[in-house]
Amino acid sequence: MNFNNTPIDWTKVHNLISSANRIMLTTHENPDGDGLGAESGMYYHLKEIGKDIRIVNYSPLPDDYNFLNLDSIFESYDKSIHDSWIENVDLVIIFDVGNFVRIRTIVDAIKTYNLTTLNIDHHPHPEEHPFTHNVVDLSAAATGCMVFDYLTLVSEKPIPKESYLGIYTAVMTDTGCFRYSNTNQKCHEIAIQCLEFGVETHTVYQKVYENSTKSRMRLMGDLLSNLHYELNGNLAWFIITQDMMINANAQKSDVDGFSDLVRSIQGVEVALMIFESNSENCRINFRSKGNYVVNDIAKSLGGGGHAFAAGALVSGSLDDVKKIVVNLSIESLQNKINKAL
Ligand SMILES: [Mn+2]
Repeated sequence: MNFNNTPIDWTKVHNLISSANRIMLTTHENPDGDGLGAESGMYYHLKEIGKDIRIVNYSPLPDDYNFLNLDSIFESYDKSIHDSWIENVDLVIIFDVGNFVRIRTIVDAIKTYNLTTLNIDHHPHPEEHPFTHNVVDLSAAATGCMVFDYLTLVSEKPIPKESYLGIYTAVMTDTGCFRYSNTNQKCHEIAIQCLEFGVETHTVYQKVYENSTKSRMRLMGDLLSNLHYELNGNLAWFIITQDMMINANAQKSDVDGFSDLVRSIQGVEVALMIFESNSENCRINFRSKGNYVVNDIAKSLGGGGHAFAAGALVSGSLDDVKKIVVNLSIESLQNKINKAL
């Protein structure tokens, strides 16, 4: 089955899921609220209909999302623990992955045991995708919206409250709390239904957005005092070095959302983060206000993503990557600004 941004026949997805007994759910490394929320949204439904189900992710659960884990449903992949179960999995459902390799070593398990895969995602995928089945909806604000569609269409019983909590978390986080350009009427309709079925939306908000570590705040102060502006302030970029991370005693997850923060500055159309992962790689992150696409720049750097939120992993020292990426971004944005004039 391949619905690569073509109208999705959820009945076919339902038939596939119905015919599987042992199902593993997974999402990308360093998982976000969308991947995790989509997983837990689907988990409670599949649990209820009696499937042998587990959520196995490459990365451990970030602390911010402990509120989704009251039943300890999230497991972090450990070959010695999981392979005896994984070996007999009938179906692996992969959420929000963007690129198959982002489930890291779980790819190896899938290949070793020759498992059937179902990709459910709102990121673009090529026609030549590596999945057995591919279900992509680029118009979905979050993968959680697709889980909502699925459960709404196929569920014979009321959708479990825990599923609503996952779906709400997915939609809230991927829309930046209903603020980003991908926010549409449907996101709010889903939110209304989640409220109706008992999700305490203000609690979810607090758990996710009012839970910053002191390290994160220290790091934020550091980067905000060292912002660079280009093209009359249309482009703002910043660097996070390993030294800055160590000085602030920060973890990777403390960096989430900084590009969105910088994009919020008056006049800034595109925010660019260059994160020094180690001496050989930098993670690049673009956020656009919505007037200029940025995933073409990310693509030319070997990455990808949505039109207005994209990224790449670029190899090279920080100094080298900085030069290449900043120049490329200036050039690309300048062209787009000229065209728009
Ligand atoms: Mn997503």
